[in-house]
Amino acid sequence: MSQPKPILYYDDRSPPVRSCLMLIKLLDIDVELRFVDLFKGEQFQKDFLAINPQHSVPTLVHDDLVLTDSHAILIHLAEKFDEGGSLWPKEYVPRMKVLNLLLFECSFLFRRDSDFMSAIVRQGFAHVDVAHHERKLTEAYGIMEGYLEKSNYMAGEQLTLADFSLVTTLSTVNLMFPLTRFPRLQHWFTAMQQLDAYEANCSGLEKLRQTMEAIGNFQFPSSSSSSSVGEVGP
Ligand SMILES: N[C@@H](CCC(=O)N[C@@H](CS)C(=O)NCC(=O)O)C(=O)O
Repeated sequence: MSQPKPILYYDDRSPPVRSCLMLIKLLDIDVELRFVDLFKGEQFQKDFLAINPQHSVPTLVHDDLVLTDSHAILIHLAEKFDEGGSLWPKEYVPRMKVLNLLLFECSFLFRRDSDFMSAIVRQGFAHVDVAHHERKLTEAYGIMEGYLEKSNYMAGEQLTLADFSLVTTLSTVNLMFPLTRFPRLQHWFTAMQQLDAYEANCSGLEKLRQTMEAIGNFQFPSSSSSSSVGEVGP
């Protein structure tokens, strides 16, 4: 029996949304996309709050499931549409490594990125302690560099959900803070940018850049995601 199409509520300026969009593109999943404009506060509309009281995107509705976190959405989509694939490994230890990195993205990298972006929105760039956020975010760069000392991809020798989750947030942080002191991370980022699926990150990232610059009254030092392609190598 054919299953109903998943519905993804999204605003592609959001890094967690863009991870889901990359996976959807990679696996060529037929998804209905419904835009929720975060910068107009549409996440607080009654109809959306009834679906996701956390008022956040991405939100996925599929069959009886309502998933309100990108990491859960990535796992669900891989379980359903990448059976037998290695994005979400079947074996216990590799799967736990992927889960660990998904949680690192959620609780560490994304949180710090979100703190920085929220500070710009709330205070305007001129009033943000950029050096503080740079310390926090380059610490995250250093941790990822450490993972890449052990393997070519974030959670092992294969491309997994962890790479999709991390790259969209990393590309967002990289609008501001360069990767120059982190050669392995630069190399991995360049490899990720060369995947066809990476295209699904580009327009949302560019839209975020423009939105942030308009709201925060400043310009990021790097112009867009594409600026990093090919400029680095270990
Ligand atoms: N851990 C969540 C974070 C989701 C999240 O914070 N989304 C932000 C956009 S990046 C959002 O929807 N914010 C609107 C709000 O909280 O009102 C995930 O990975 O999906």
